[in-house]
Amino acid sequence: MKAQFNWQDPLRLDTLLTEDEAAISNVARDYCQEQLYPRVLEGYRTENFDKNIMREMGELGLLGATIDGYGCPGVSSVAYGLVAREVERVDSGFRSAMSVQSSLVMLPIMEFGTTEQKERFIPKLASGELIGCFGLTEPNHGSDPGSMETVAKPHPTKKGVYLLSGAKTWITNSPIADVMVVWAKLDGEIRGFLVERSKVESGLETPALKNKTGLRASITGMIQMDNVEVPEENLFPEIKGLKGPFTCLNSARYGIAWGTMGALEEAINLTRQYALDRKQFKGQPLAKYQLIQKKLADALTDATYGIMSAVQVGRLKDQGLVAPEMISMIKRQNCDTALNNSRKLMEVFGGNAASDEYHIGRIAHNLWVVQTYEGQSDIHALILGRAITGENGFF
Ligand code: TGC
Ligand code: FAD
Repeated sequence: MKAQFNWQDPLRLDTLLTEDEAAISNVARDYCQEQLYPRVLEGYRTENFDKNIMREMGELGLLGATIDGYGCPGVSSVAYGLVAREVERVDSGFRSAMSVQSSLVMLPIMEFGTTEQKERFIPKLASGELIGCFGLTEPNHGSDPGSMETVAKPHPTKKGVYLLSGAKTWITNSPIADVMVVWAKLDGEIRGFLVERSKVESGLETPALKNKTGLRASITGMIQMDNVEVPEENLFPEIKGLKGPFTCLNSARYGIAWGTMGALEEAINLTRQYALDRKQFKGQPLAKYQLIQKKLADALTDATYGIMSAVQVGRLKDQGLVAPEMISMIKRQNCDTALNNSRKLMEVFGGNAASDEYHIGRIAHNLWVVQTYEGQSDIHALILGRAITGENGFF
């Protein structure tokens, strides 16, 4: 039989997935389309993140899904990516909440935590009973976290207690977080601390950053610490230096490479339908015009290439063959193509793109944020440039 082209799966992603991966993707898609999509406009308009979303994701096993044990299913990296794609098909902010919990909170506890820390935190983070956040960025140090000013020092009188002081900013989930992974310098070396809101008596504030221009369905804030007491049992015992936070970022950036493709696919889907429905010049649908078709062809090609490269990196990741530069490559490329194409697709909606009910403007504004966090695209270009030339472009 002659093979057919399907614009919804142009290079047959379906043939690259295991049965389990396809099933997980379907479960995630059903939940996202039926439960999340109806809530997105309200969340975006009010800048309110419904905490129940985390519990719902927990019930479906979507949080920390690659972890094996401690209440997590231990799925493949491709399955994790497929879930990120489905969640971000609805909104980048919802994917943000999920990936911070999974890659930036549960993963470091799993990789660097003591057995006691894993038992205490991971099951409750997996169910969504606890919400986590990841504090690396500071007001004066974003792309250059190695220069962070947040410090930890031993308590002068209480043995086995540290005092944390400093400020983290632009932190996803911080205003609602129960557990904060905070990176701070102890004796000049970067270390990771688990700050538990319920156990802190004084010195901790997590104000929300309001009136954002993108990612409004996600809640973002600061972590302000003034001699916050943290017990030694909440310190990651071994990991020192930037390798700690960057190990988590490798996983989160990989998820973003998938998620952005979900957002772009949704932009294509919405634009295609709009172009078929909207008629201009003698009753012709916009979809009939070549300039419109080219925008769709460019976007679909980029989304398809982006997904193929993410599958390959996911497979390498599970074989232990992934290098951080590979993740920089797909994070940068997929963010850039998603952002650029969604901005082009916005044009197809004419003035209607200015209405949030058409969704396309929200998608593009979100993607600008996603291209900025977890290493702005130019930072990933420099990571790649350093690997290509051997010359360090960060100075
Ligand atoms: P550099 O000299 O390159 O490295 C210092 C040490 O870190 C190690 N390392 C890595 N380890 C594992 N994975 C990686 N990807 C790693 N990259 C670096 C490296 O081996 C070295 O270890 P050692 O043992 O030799 O000391 O450090 P640098 O200061 O020159 O780094 C430069 C640069 C630009 C690469 C880095 O600082 C960078 O990536 N900046 C971007 C910052 C960033 O991504 N921030 C993200 C904040 S979290 C966030 O945005 C969450 S948003 C969440 C959401 O809502 O979804
Ligand atoms: P800067 O570092 O000031 O960079 C500004 C510009 O200069 C960028 O375009 C950058 O590419 C460029 N630049 C910087 N250095 C160089 C150089 N050497 N060469 C060439 N160009 C350079 N952080 C967290 O820790 N946890 C979170 O959960 C989190 N969530 C976020 C959520 C949102 C909504 C946003 C907006 C941000 C979030 N961030 C988070 C912070 C994010 O990671 C940073 O904004 C990002 O790393 C960039 O840092 P910056 O904003 O300080 O920009």
